[in-house]
Amino acid sequence: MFFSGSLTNRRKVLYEGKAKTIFEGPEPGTVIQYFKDDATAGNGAKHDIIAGKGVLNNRISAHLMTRLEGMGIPTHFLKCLNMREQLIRQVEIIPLEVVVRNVAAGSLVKKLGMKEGQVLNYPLIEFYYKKDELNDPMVSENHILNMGWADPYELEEIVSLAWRVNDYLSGLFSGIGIRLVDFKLEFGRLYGEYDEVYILLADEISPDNCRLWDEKTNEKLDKDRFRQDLGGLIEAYQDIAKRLGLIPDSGIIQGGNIDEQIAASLGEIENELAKERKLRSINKSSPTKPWK
Ligand code: ADP
Ligand code: AIR
Ligand code: ASP
Repeated sequence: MFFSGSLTNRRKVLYEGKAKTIFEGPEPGTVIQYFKDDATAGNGAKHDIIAGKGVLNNRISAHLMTRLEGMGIPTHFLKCLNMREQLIRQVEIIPLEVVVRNVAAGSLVKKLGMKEGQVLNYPLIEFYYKKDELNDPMVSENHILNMGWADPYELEEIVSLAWRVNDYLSGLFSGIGIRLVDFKLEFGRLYGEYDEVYILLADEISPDNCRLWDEKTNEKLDKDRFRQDLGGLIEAYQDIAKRLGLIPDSGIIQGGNIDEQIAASLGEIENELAKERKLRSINKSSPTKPWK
C-alpha cells in the first residue's frame, strides 16, 4: 500500500478550489492542501479529470517549494503528508496573481499581438486581481495600492521575491533542459507574535501554473497541453518530474492504477525526500528565518 491513508476524510473542508481543496489542519495555523486531478482553463469554462495529475503536482510543487526555501525564500510549505496532500501554513491570501514572463506566450501574445516564443528584453512582471467573477483582470501597482490589496512594503517584498523565484527557477529548469517561459505565483500574509506581517510564497508551483518548454524542441510540457487540446498532459508532467529527479529514469512502475504507479515510482526516491526534510529542519532552526 503506497498511501499512508488520507487524513482528509475526517477533516473539515475550508475551501473547495478548481484544482485543490483546502482542509482544516492538525494544528492552528496549518491547513492541508489536497491536489485533485481536475484540470480547468478559461476560469473553469473548460474542465476535465486527468488521472494522476494531482499526485504529480503535489510532488513537483513540494520539491520546488523546498528548493526555494533552501534559497531563503519563505514559503508556506511544511511537509508532504501523502501522495496528494501537503501540510502548509495557513496564510491570508493576498488577492493577486503575480505573473513573471521571460518569453512571450499565452495572454501576452493575445493582448499585444506578439509572436509566441519571442524572448523578452528582460523579465516582465504583471499583476492580476484574483477574482473569478471578474475573470481575474489585469491590474497595475497603482490599482493594488489604491484598492488596498497590499501596502507599499508588501508590494515591494512581493516583487523582490518574484524576481528571486524567477532567477532561481530559470536556472534550475535550464539545468534540466527546460525553458521557464512564464509562471504565476500567489503570496500570503503570516502574522507574527506582535502582529508583524511576513509575506510567504503560497499556493503551488507546478506545470499547472508555469509554462515549461523543452529547450531543444520547444515542446510544451505544461497545462497548455490541456488548454490547447494537445493531449499527452500526464506524459509531459511525468517528464518534468523525471528530469527533476523525482521519478527514476526507468520510468513509471507498471501495475495498479495510475495513482499507484506514480506513487510507487515516487516512493523509490523516498531517501531523497528524507534528505529534503532534514534540510528543512536545519533551515527551521535558523535564527534568520523569523517566520518559522
Ligand atoms: P482556485 O481558488 O483558483 O480555484 P485552487 O483550486 O488552486 O484555486 O485552490 C486553492 C486555493 O487555496 C486558492 O484559492 C489559493 O489562493 C488558496 N491557498 C493557497 N495556499 C494557501 C495557504 N497557504 N493558506 C490559505 N489558502 C491558500
Ligand atoms: N496562470 C495564470 N492564471 C492561472 C495560471 N495558471 C499561469 C499560466 C502561465 C502564466 O500564469 O499557467 O504560466 C501566464 O498565463 P497567461 O494566461 O496570462 O498567459
Ligand atoms: N487557472 C485558471 C482556470 O483554471 C486559468 C488557467 O489556468 O488557464 O481556469
